Amino acid sequence: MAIKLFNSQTSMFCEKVRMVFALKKVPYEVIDVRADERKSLLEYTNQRKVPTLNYNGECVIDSTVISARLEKDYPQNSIYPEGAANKGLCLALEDWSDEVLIHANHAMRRADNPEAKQKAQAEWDSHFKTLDQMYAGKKFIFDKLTLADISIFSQLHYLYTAVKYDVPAEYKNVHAFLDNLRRTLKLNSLADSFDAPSL
Ligand SMILES: N[C@@H](CCC(=O)N[C@@H](CS)C(=O)NCC(=O)O)C(=O)O
Repeated sequence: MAIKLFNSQTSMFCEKVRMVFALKKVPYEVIDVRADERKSLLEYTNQRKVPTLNYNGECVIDSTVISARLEKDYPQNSIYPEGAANKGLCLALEDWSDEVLIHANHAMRRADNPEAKQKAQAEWDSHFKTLDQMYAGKKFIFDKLTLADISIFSQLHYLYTAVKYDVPAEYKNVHAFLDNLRRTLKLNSLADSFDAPSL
């Protein structure tokens, strides 16, 4: 039985999971939830969120849970850094990205007046400052590409593709990180959504 990913091409959490599949070179089939307005997803899982896997007959929901499960069953090309302390830090950064950066993305996307836009920009500025320090002199947060970088990239990618808000030029380390990820993921341009089967 194949692994099936209920996928939306524009979802940042789906993109994150597609990167994990590709890094580990695990084959999977894609079910585009937009094709039937999530009817088959709802029938299978009784909920609307993607990414969701039909994992050889077992239902697995949530990008963090899916990533951890793929790591357990396909340990090659680990998505975590070496050592317990670094792994803990990596998981904390994954969570920060998934829960905090997503909030800034939603705020920016929903900002429909100058005041809301200014507030959303201030929120992102504070995160850009943090990210710019995190990536100072570094290609990746740890000594290789990990789930922390993947989660952060998927949120930034959504910001400038779907929300259409460019990372200000002053955040040079964030730009260097994005350029590096574009090359690592073999994206032709930063506007491309990642969907390669392997890395
Ligand atoms: N924490 C979840 C978040 C998943 C999520 O929010 N998915 C969005 C797409 S980006 C979704 O499917 N929303 C549809 C809905 O809630 O109805 C994860 O990491 O997978």
